[in-house]
Amino acid sequence: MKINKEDIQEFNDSLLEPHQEKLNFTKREVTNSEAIIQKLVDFQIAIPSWALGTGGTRFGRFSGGGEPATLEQKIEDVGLIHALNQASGAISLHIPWDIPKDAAAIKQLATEHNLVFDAVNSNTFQDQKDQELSYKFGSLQHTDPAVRKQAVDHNIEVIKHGIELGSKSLTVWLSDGSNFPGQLNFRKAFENTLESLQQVYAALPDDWKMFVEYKAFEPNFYSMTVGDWGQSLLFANKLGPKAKTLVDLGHHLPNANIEQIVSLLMMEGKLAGFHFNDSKYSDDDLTAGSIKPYQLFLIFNELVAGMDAAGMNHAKDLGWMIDASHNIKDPLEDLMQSVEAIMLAYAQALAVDRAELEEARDDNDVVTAQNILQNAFRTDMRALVAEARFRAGGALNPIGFYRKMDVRDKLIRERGSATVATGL
Ligand code: RM4
Ligand code: MN
Ligand code: MN
Repeated sequence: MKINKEDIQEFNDSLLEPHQEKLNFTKREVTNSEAIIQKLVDFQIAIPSWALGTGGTRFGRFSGGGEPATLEQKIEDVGLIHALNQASGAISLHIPWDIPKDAAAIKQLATEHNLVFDAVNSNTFQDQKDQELSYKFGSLQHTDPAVRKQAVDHNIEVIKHGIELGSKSLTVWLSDGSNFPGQLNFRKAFENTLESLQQVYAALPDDWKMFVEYKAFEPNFYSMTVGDWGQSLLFANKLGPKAKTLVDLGHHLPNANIEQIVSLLMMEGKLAGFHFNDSKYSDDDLTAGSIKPYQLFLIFNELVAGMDAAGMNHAKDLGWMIDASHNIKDPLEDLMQSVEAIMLAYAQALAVDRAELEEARDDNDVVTAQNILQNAFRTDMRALVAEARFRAGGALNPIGFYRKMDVRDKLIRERGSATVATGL
């Protein structure tokens, strides 16, 4: 289904007056409001093709119905989100879950929805039906060179799909590692992985990047071969300038200082981008900003500082993506909530007076430094985020509109309640 522009307009008209009041109030409080709104209009967060259906846990899966069964329908869903928030103008594909059969037609469909293709993702953490060799004991790290070759070939295949669609990066997330002490020679596993990654790297077009994603645990529980940002950075440095470290918020040990990791990776010019989600315990893949919004703000505070220090384009120079799972919420509503939370954290970070903060730091004025950050975090930026959406042609209240138009019911009527989207 496609969203009617006139319907959005009519809906916005009914909300305009209270919105203007809130906006005027915020503008009085936040001196650089206009600059923030402009940055928010430009900022886009990619939606992964595997997050549009209902997620599950290893105990069960409760579908809400109307899930996209095909890649075309997934593109439609992201198009829907983007029409409402004007901030989700990209889709990220996972291969082989979503192999475009007719790349030109898929690209055309995406263009009709004002979408581009973000990073393509390889999958060597599962065995596919027709696959010759198993990844049970790893892929790029495997002791058997034939398995490594199969995994390398798969990654090169993924790059080819990406080229056809206009992607500019490959994300490699490996589940490689070991479950028990003694199982793996860490150094051999590292060297095998490096050698395999080098072969994939050699197949990257000049204007592409390779995102090396790390994860501390799961599905292997004793060791992960790309287990933390140190290991990822080792690989990225050895591979070359096109390889960078990708931070997925849920992939750390409890209480890791992610904002510090981000700050140093940016200092080294080695931050690739982000997979946003939130968690209470481990890789919970919950809605961004739903559990630790202050942490999300602190991360954006470092991102903005680091990007500005390096003269980077906030919207284009790093990869921004949501990587979440939706077990009990409507995936589309959940994704809209994540985008909103990310935008709010970004807006708050843009409001931090960096000169004042540096002065307080130089003076070791801890109280002022803390206050500067907390004042920004406690500023209500919802009107600025809504205004950015409004100016770009989106809905003042995307979830409100989605519910008013009964979008999910319409999708269920269109697609049925038994469709199952590929993904985890
Ligand atoms: C992993 C990781 C990857 C994603 C898969 C589906 O935990 O976050 O980014 O590709 O899940
Ligand atoms: Mn991820
Ligand atoms: Mn994950």
